[in-house]
Amino acid sequence: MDHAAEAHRTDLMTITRYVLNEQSKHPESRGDFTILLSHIVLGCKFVCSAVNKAGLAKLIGLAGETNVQGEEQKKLDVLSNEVFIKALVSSGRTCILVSEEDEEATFVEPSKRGRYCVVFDPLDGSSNIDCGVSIGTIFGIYMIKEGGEPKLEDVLQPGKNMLAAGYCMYGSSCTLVLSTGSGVNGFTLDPSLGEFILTHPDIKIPKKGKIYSVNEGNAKNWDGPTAKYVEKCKFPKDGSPAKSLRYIGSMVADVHRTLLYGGVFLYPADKKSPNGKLRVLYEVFPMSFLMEQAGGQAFTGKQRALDLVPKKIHERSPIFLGSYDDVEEIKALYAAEEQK
Ligand code: FDP
Repeated sequence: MDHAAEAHRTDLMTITRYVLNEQSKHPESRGDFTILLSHIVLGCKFVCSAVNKAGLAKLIGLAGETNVQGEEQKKLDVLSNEVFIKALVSSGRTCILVSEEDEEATFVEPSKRGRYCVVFDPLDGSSNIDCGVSIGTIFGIYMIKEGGEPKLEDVLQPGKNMLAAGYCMYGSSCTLVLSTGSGVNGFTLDPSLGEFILTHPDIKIPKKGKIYSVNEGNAKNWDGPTAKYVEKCKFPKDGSPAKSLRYIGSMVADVHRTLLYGGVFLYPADKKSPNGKLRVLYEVFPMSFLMEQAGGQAFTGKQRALDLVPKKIHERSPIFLGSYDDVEEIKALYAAEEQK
């Protein structure tokens, strides 16, 4: 190994170092965001370890089941939720938390309150847990609006107001992808160090991709533009090669592949679910934020996804996100439908 490569290998950019570097660009910063992020990172490491042990420790199974030692076992998504709620509250930097697992938002008690609102899905893709397929945590961070007590409206802001968003994928490696609003960076957990190391600096999604990702089992209920787009992917009329279909059924894994390889991920509306399936606050917004920051686009079928203003914390929306040119084609099909 030459000197330059060796120097690189020993000069580790951990996620904390990266965020501290970013913080130093804002002299007014008091380090609150860095502290909040370190608590999110702790939650991700805990869930990663629990997911890795799931098969062995019999952590999977119904909530409330007992294991061979007679101990109460928690379902992984219930456990992950508890871990994140506790980590976020104890950071002292949060005021409102919205989790996929909890029907109501959590308002942090005044003595532990900070200025950040965190929306998250502690363990997304949970139907994949039992077969060992990649799953993940998704999060988005808002700042409370100025003045007064924290209110639900503080988290019912459009996605474009997010300060940061990211996900952690628990797969063949544990990868945390983060954007604080100036590009997207990916960090991989080095289990021997217990640290996330910058492995994917400044991720840019290819302008056009060769993959589409959708649950085609819903095709009979799709609207016209979605059906036309998928038909185009399979039978292009412009002489271009057909796209490949990849669908894991775990949003973090499907979006991660889309971000790195390009293409589109879609969960459209259909006759049975006119608002689609995915949740605006902690699935659609964070992933759309990352896509735009990586040079791609995210569209709901009606508008830019990040312009949506949610009315309820668990609201759903159709979503088409990925490579710029591919989403542009989908937008054109919806625009043509509107003209009819
Ligand atoms: P899951 O139901 O396993 O929790 O929103 C949850 C989600 O997974 C996403 O991670 C995934 O993209 C989608 O649902 C898969 O839905 P379908 O099974 O309907 O394709």
